[in-house]
Amino acid sequence: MANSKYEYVKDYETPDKLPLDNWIVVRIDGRGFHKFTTKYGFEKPNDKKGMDLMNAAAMAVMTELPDIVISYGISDEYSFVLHESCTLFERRASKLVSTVVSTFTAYYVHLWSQHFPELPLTLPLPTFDGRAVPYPSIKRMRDYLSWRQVDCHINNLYNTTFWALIQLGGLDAKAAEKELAGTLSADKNEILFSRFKINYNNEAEIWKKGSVVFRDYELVEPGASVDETPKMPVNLAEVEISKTQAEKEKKRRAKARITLQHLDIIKDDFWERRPWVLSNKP
Ligand code: DGT
Ligand code: MG
Ligand code: MG
Ligand code: MG
Ligand code: MG
Repeated sequence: MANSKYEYVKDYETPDKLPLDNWIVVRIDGRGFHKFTTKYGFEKPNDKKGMDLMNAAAMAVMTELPDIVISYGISDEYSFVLHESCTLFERRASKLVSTVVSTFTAYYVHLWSQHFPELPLTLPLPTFDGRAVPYPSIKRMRDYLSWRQVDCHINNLYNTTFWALIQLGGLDAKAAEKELAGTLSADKNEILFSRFKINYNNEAEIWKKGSVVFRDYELVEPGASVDETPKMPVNLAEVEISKTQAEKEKKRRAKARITLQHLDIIKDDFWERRPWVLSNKP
C-alpha cells in the first residue's frame, strides 16, 4: 500500500495483545436475554431448544477456530478457552473477542430456524457481548471454568425450585422469592422433594452440569500413565515404527470429533482422562 499523508492515524491504535503463555478465555453473553427469551416464549426455567441452539453455535465456533481447546456454556453465556500457545491474531484481545462474538452470533441466527422452525426470528434480534481474560496457569483457567460450573449448579437449583413453587405450587414470583430468601442448597432440595416429589439429582445433566464442548479421542483409562513426550528414533527400524505411529496419530486426530457432553469439569477426572484437551497438539 502506498504511503499517504493520512497514514499516521494508524499510530492512534492502542496495543491490546494479551500476555504470552496465558490461557485466554473469551466469554460471550446474550445481551438483554431476559427480554429476548420472554419475547420468544422460552420455557422457564430452561428451554431445551434454546440451549441446543447455543450449543450448536458454540460447536460451529470451535470448528471455525481450532485454537479453542474447550468451551463451556450455561444460560445465555459461553466461555471459549484458547490454548496458552495460541498465536491467532497475534493474541490481540479486540480481534479475538470480536471474531468469537460475531461468529457465534452469525451461527445463532443461521441455525435459529433449525431449532425453532415454527417461530420466525424477527425483532429483537439476538446479540452478544464479549470479553477476553488471560489466565496465567492451567490452575487459574480451570478455576475459572469451575467458577462457571458452580454458578450453573447454584443458579439451576435456585431456578428449578423457584419455578416449581410458581408452576406447581401456585405461588406468585414475589412469594416464591420470599420463600427462598436465605435458604441453603439442602433446603431447596428438601422443598423440591417434600412438596413436589422432585429429586433434584434426577434432573437432566444438561441443566445441572452445563454444556462442555471439546475434541474427543479414545478415553485414557483411569490410573493409566500417559506419555506425551515424542521419542527420538535412534535407528532406521525405529524411524519406520515412528512413521507408523505418526500415521496412527494423524488418523486419530482426523477421527477426532467435536463432542458435546454434560459432565463435571471441576474434579481432576475429566482432565486426567483426556490429556489431549490441554496439550498443544490439536
Ligand atoms: P445482560 O446480559 O446484562 O445484557 O442482560 P440479560 O437479561 O441477558 O441477563 P443475564 O445474562 O444476567 O441473564 C440471562 C437471562 O436469560 C436471564 O434473565 C434468564 C434468561 N435465560 C437464559 N436461558 C433461559 C432459558 O432457557 N429459558 C428462559 N425462560 N430464560 C432464559
Ligand atoms: Mg449480564
Ligand atoms: Mg445476558
Ligand atoms: Mg448471562
Ligand atoms: Mg481485513
